[in-house]
Amino acid sequence: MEIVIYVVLASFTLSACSERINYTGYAVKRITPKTESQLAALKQLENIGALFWKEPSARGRPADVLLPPNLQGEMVNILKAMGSTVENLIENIQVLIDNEESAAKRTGQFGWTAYSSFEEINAFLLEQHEKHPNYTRLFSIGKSFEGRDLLVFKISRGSKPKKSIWLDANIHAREWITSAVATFTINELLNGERTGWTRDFDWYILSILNPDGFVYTKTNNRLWRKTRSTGLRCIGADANRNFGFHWMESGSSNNPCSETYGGKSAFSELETQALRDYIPSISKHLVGYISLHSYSQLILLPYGHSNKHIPQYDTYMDLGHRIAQATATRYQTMYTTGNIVDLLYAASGGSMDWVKGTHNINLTLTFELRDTGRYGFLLPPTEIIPTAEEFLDGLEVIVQSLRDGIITPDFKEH
Ligand code: 0X9
Ligand code: ZN
Repeated sequence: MEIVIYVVLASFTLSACSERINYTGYAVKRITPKTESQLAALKQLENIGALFWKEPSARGRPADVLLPPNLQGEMVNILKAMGSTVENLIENIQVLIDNEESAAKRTGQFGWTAYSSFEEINAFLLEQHEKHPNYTRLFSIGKSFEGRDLLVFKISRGSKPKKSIWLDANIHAREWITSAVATFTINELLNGERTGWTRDFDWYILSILNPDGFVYTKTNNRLWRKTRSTGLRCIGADANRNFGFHWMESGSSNNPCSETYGGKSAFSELETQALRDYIPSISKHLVGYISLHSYSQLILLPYGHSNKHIPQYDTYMDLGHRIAQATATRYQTMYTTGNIVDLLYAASGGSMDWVKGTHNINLTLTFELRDTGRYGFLLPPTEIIPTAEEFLDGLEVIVQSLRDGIITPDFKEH
């Protein structure tokens, strides 16, 4: 009898593990509250089954909300009746999820016309290292909660260390475009048109900062955001709220089931610990830190904990505007530059803020890549290459500024 129960339980767990969430009929709506009470009502939606693609933050600021079918009728009518504006962004997101695969062009070789798996990305990194063994390194800076390596790809020509630029991606699991852009960048630096950038800089690229979450988006839930660490009630913390700089001060939740849960303590997650422990070893040479996110087409300046502008705000804004000009040249894609709190919402404990605030790196930026909400996190694979190309056009402005020393390393803020 005991054995039977064991077998039944085991097979149940297995099927529960391998089940993929189906999002048929789930819609994304852009809801703009006009009063404090509308804002409060909107925030309540998370407790009854809605998920925020973009958090509600203030009156007049739109929030993007993923609504299951049962919340699209009466609930939306109540919000409308209260006076909020409601715009339909996506009717049925399962169609877009299915489309990611059906629109993918898989050639049998690694490329950017389809979204790659964790294994495919790692194989690409290894292949590139083997192709350029003399001036690249591929190494792990730690393990994820489920034991996956956090692989950094380093490009360093010559024998002396140079000024370094760090790029990381996929700290948020569902933001697939970010790791695709990271691997595209590696390819451009090694085999493409941007090899010149490796003459003046060493590059550190961590393509998947949250591998457990990333794998989980492939196997179970396309829209997973957090890490996969186990807690008592719910799984995972928002790694971009888990860094130890103004941790839990604003825009973070202490509810373990929330999408913006800051974790049990600062650096409770192995993935953020890995950065905490590795960055100091390179910070002496680090002049640029760039974190890739999606979506919204933004170039975000530090910090997320306060709306107070950094001392170098004007220099950063000027640079941001020039980056945005460059990202628009190829496909007229418009990026907006600004402070996190000014453009989005308060959000403390982010990786960029910790890098900037703790290590005083002269240039730290967060990119929110394509798009502005037509597809959101479910950006079609046909947009990977254009998104990466325009990002590199923007990166060129950054590289040039760091070369010219326009942003100098001497600012002290604390
Ligand atoms: O909320 C976030 O973590 C980012 N937006 S996203 O939609 N990709 O989740 C914004 C990052 C803000 N960055 C920092 N606070 N450093
Ligand atoms: Zn993100």
